[in-house]
Amino acid sequence: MIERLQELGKEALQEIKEADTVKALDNVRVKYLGKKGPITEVLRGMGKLSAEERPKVGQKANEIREEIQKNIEAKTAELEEIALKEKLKEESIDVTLPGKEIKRGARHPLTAVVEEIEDIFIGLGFQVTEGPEVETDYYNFEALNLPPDHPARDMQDSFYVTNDMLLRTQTSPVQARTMEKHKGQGPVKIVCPGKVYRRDDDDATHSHQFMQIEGLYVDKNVRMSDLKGILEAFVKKYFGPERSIRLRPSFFPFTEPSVEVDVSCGICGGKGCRVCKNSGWIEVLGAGMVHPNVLEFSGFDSNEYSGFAFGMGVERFALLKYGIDDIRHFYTNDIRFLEQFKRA
Ligand code: 2NL
Repeated sequence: MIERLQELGKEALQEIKEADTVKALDNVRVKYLGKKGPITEVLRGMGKLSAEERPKVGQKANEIREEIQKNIEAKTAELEEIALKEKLKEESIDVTLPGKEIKRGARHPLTAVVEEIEDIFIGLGFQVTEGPEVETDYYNFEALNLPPDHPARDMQDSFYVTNDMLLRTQTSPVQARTMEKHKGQGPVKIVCPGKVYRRDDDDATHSHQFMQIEGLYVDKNVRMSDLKGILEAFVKKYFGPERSIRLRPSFFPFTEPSVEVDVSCGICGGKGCRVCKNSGWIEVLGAGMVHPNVLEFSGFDSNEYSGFAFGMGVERFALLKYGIDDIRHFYTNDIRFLEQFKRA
């Protein structure tokens, strides 16, 4: 019987060796170790053996069974590893292959210029404030010293929503609203960027919708020299330290005195060229000391407080910096134009 067991053991090990799939191995296991297998059969016949032989055969049977079991387990592990390796090989990815290009967008050039100007003024102690684009006649005109029949309203003919409401013609109403919120207490030091609207015929230099940034500083003892210093610092930061400014007297209903601000020409350095129409200067801003009426309308005592204000067109600042020849490029969404402003 021991011989028979040893033979069975040999046969089983041979079959395990030849098995090349997990399924085949399982068949070997069922065949030799299953309930109807030959080893179980041998054990079942042990009743006929002598008391002396019985433990020896039992021990041998267990040994053989364990050996078969162990070999099956080892071979299973081996086959599984081979299968895994093959699977990994099939699924392997070449990480050195170039990837698909992802099309990247970019900020609109006007957004980039607004953010750049905001950053300069934040550095000079100003806060950025925004407000509604549909305004009341009061905040857009009256609070800024433009009463109903003032002739200066004609220059800012606009789009009315109702008799009393319109698309704002400037961002100053945001400043009037902010002053009002301060209830006569300074300082107010803000810049207000945003879209504004005027009835206009569109061409290379005009648009019925454009962007503006206005600034306002109201406090005790604010002087014209403060205005000049702030604007000079701003212009040098935006256009370059070699540029200078000059102020010329002008008129705005909401400031007194009022000035136009020119920056020295960056093309000819002030000698005169086509860009500056031979003057050496380029007009970039309007500004002035806040009119006492405007301070009073918004709740400030004009004997106690003074302030300066300024306004600039964002498109003009973008045109000058990037040498763009037509304002309409900003609004037509031509990707060939916009792509030139992509940055790393
Ligand atoms: C220009 C001129 C300017 C202002 C805007 C302003 C606002 C308040 C009070 C006083 Cl709340 N003034 N704004 C002052 C002077 C000029 O803009 O040429 N803009 C494009």
